[in-house]
Amino acid sequence: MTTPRPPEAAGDDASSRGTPVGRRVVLAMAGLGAVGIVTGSALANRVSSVAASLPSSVSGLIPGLGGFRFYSVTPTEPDISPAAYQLSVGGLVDRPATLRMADLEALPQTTLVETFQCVTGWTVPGVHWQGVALPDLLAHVGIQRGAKAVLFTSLDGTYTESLTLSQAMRRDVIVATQMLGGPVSRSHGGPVRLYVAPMYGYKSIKWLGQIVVSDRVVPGYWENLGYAVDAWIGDSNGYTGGHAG
Ligand SMILES: Nc1nc2c(c(=O)[nH]1)N[C@H]1C(S)=C(S)[C@@H](COP(=O)(O)O)O[C@H]1N2
Ligand SMILES: [Mo]
Repeated sequence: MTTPRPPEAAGDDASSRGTPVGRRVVLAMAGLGAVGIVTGSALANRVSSVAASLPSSVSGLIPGLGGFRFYSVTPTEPDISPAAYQLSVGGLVDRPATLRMADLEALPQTTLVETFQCVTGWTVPGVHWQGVALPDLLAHVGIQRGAKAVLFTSLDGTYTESLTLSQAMRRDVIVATQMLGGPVSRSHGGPVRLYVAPMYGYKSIKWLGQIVVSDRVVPGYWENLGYAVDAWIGDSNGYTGGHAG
């Protein structure tokens, strides 16, 4: 893969973030020239970030990663306890709602086991997910006439995503409360993240805070930097323009 330029060498802010691995990954790669320096949970994010720059044959050998790289485009990850968590659902719906963990857990549960695939090339086979299928959640609030898309906002204050309504009605798109057989960890976007099984990982927004049913798709964070809005796995590398780093 290509090596993203370090931020200080970049001509503008967007170009330094031109591939969906995030600013922190770029910073980590600029600061750490070698891998295998550190392992252990305290530095797992950093190790993961460095590993993101490696061929999967190498990074797969680094212990403790479980195959995933932890990505965040913001410098700090939201820290929300399950007890405090709230998901707001609004827009073109009949019954706008604020759903807490118990509300999500009381809705019909869907489980999936799928390969997770980042557009940059790494994959994790056999990942177990559980949560509320998005069509079930949308049925709970009631979709109004004129609805054509569903918009998602992260509690990190920066990351956004969206799906067309027909994409959002797939049963393999879930508002996940569990991942890898337990609660979604903080670094994986817990307490609640989206999982869009048929699309590249950048659609699976972490620290999900808000869902808005809308009359139009609004391109998300990476899509504003050139990645495909329709991010079907296998269609392409998802990248359609701009600076790839
Ligand atoms: N809020 C937020 N969600 C995000 C991202 C991010 O940086 N911030 N990165 C995306 C990308 S590019 C991928 S591949 C996956 C990675 O999920 P993980 O960090 O749990 O491995 O999260 C996606 N969701
Ligand atoms: Mo990704």
